[in-house]
Amino acid sequence: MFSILKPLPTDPILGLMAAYRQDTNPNKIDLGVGVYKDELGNTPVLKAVKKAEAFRLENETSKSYIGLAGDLGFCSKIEQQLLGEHRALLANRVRTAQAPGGTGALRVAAEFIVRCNPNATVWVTTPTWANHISLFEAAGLTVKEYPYYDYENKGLLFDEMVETLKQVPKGDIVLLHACCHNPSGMDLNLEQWEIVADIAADVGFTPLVDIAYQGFGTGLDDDAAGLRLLADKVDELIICSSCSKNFGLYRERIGACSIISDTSAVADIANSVLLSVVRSIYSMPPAHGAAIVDTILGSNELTALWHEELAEMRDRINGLRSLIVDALNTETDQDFSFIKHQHGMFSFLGINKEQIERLQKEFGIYIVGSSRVNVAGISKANIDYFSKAVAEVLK
Ligand code: PLP
Ligand code: TYF
Repeated sequence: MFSILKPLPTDPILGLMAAYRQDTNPNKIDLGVGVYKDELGNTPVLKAVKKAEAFRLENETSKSYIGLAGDLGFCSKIEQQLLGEHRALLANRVRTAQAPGGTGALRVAAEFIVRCNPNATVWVTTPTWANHISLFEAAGLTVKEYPYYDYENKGLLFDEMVETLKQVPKGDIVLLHACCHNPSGMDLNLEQWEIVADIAADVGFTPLVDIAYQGFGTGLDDDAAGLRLLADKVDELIICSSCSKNFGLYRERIGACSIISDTSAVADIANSVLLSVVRSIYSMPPAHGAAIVDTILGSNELTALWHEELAEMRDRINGLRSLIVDALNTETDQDFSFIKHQHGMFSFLGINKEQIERLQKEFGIYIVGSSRVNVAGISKANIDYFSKAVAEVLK
């Protein structure tokens, strides 16, 4: 039976990670996979996480199953982190299921959407994180794209985006990146969020907000401001969040799928469907990542420490953006200032396939085939080598 199978290509980003590991070039730089790195190129466990784990080791009393929704303490703290004091929370209209990573949350959301409307189309930004497309299609949904990144002017195609969103049928889903757009780094400003929210309310599509980088852009609250604005204007909303980046818990696979409904009674029904979806995929989520987040957010001391560590990551990324612009603008005759106006770990360099290949082959610099770079992979030690290499392939 298995002999009929045909081999499939690996995820290009994860493939790049493997190729980088095998490269013996001593100057090699990994700007591929979206993982935060410190000045030494490491992705260390956060101190707040270590402390929470030590606490858990001492205080965990059982390995019995947690429920379908996972750790309820985690779920309510994540709702607050996403929505603040939003009236949807005060009105008890939000339900959350802990999920295995933001990816798990997205897959749960996809199956939830199928239960609501199996004929729904999910509209995603051009371009978007490649997994968005494969994940929704795997759940049997149709995926279409709406204009987003302006490759030519390194900004947003906002007018074109608005025109397309106005045509989206009621009952469809529009996926929005809350902050730190993957792969372009281009985010909507609050005025633009407001316009999108008005269209959503007017047209009647359901927004799905993917928030995988809360705290990596401008700050925890600022990065959720667009999402909260949307929740002000629409009655129904799906949120898929991830603790992979902001808590550095990548391999623990911890995220959440939150559903905001029109009323508390509908929220209960939506919750029963959400939990049924969870049961049909993995029954119950793993406990460890949620327990760490719950412990950190339940302690003033650990929360303060985590805020410090998150700010350090964010400040480093934003500092690197300036450093990269200065270096590239000095070494090349192109203007890379746009990198300073983008957020999170990613930006497109805007170079072509051949130049990307040369960076990898001749210089051991690994960037994604779309020319997406992970800014966090740059350091004071390699910025010179990087900018000179980019200048060389641009000649
Ligand atoms: N959504 C976006 C836009 C991402 O870039 C990622 C990846 O890191 C995720 C969701 C999911 O992340 P994870 O499954 O590692 O929590
Ligand atoms: O875009 C990225 O690099 C991150 C990490 O299959 C990632 O979102 C990449 C590919 C993948 C899972 C996570």
